[in-house]
This record gives sequence, structure tokens and C-alpha cells, in this order.
Amino acid sequence: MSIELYNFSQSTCSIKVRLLLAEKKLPWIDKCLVSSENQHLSDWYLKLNPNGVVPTLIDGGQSIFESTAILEYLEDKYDKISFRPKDPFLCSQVRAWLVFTDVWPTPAVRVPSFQYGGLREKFKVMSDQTFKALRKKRPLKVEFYESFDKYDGFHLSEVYNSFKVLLRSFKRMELLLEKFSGPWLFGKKYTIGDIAILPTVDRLEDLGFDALWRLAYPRVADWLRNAQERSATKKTFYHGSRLSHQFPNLVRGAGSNDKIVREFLNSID
Ligand SMILES: N[C@@H](CCC(=O)N[C@@H](CS)C(=O)NCC(=O)O)C(=O)O
Repeated sequence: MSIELYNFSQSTCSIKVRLLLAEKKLPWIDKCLVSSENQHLSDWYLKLNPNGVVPTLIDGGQSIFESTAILEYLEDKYDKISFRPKDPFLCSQVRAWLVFTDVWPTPAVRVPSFQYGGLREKFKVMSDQTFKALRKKRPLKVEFYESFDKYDGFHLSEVYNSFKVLLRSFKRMELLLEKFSGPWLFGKKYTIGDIAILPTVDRLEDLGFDALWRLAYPRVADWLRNAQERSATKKTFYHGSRLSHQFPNLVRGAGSNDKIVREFLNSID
């Protein structure tokens, strides 16, 4: 039975899984959903993934959700080409990083993605009634959708809080690259630890917030360039999977929001 992946083209959590499938050269069927059509909130999808989010992997008729759990599952089941260290200590370090990534930078990147990346656009054209009804349908993310105004977005303090978390995450990456001597976060081997954070860093570069690491963390800049050069990465970020492809008038790529980053950095000095 073949592998199927329910995903959105632009979703960072979906891209994590697509990256690993490409690195492992596993064939899979692309069950690409369109976020603005809200199929991920329909009854049939909630049976596959009770959290009402993408990605969901179907393998052997079983449904597996949570992107990090999917990475570990693929590592366990399809181990011919492995992206997890064999050494138990190193493996523990990768796992600690996977937890860190899920708890801190992954939720934090949602704020600039919605504020500057066009992800709020679909709500602006919705009636208040539909917006509220869809908010209620969300099994987990009700509070997140209540935390922004569909026209004005997030308060600046929320945006700055997310930048603070992201800045801390890049500092942590710089330290890992130094500690394990690169070129990857845990040394010479490219691992699911790199894959788990790559979509977030790529997203921020696409949104023009790369000054968050460019100014202070040069190892992170080199790491990103190396990761983007991998053929599996190029294949995974097909046209349409970056917000600059979907919202070219809003999202203008590397360096385009240096001014906002400078204002933020001045505010925390
Ligand atoms: N912890 C989950 C998070 C999944 C998640 O938040 N997915 C987003 C796309 S990156 C989503 O489906 N959003 C739909 C929504 O907010 O309605 C995972 O890692 O799989």
C-alpha cells in the first residue's frame, strides 16, 4: 500500500515531512489540500487527524499525525537511508532539539506568517459569522485564531514576542553548529533535527526577516545555504510552496524586512 500525505503546499509542518520523504527517496501520493477551502476542518478529515491540522500521513491504511511523530515513524519504518544518529547520546540531543523546535520556534513563526505573509488574507474576505464559526470548529487552535484581528492582525507586542523566541532559537542553532562543528546541527550527518527547523528558517527568509540571524549568527546563514542546496530541498520547495510565490505583492524575500528587524532589535537593547 502506498504512502499518502495530506498537506498544504506552504505549510511548514507539511514541508518538514515532505523533506524527509524526498531525502529518503520514498514514493508518496500528494493529497494536497487548500487551506482556504478548510477541508482540514471537515468531518472526514477530523477522523484522520483529530487536531484538524496538516500534515497527516497514511501508511498501510493507518493514520499518523504530528509532524515530529511522522518524522520518527518514517525513521523507524524506512531505515535504509537514515537521518537519525545511531549514537544514543547524539540521538538524545536530536530528540531534545525536536521538542524545542515544536514548543518554541514552530508556533512563533505563525505570527509573522499571518501578519506579513498573507496567511490572514483568506479571513479578510470572510464574513464575521463564517470566521467565528470556523474558529469554533478548530479542535486545538481556537485561542490562536482569537488572538488576532482579521483586518489588523496581531498587536506589535505579539510580533515582538515571537521575534524574541525566534532570536533565541537562532542563538541555540549557532551554539549547536559550534559545539558539533557543523556543517549540520549535530555534526557531519544531516538529521531530522535539521529537517525539523529548515521550513521555519526558510519561511523567515522568504518573509524578509533573515536579519534575525544574518547580523549575529553567521553559522546559521551558512547552514541555511547548505540545506537549501540539497536536491531534496529544491524538489520539496516547488513553485507555490513559499509565501512569496503565493503572495508576490506582500512577500519579497531575503532582506526585504530589515527595517522591521532593526526596529525590533533597537526595542530590546
Ligand atoms: N503540531 C502540529 C502542528 C500542525 C499545524 O499547526 N499545521 C498547520 C499548518 S503548518 C495547519 O494545519 N493549520 C491549519 C489551521 O490553522 O487551520 C504538527 O507539527 O503537525
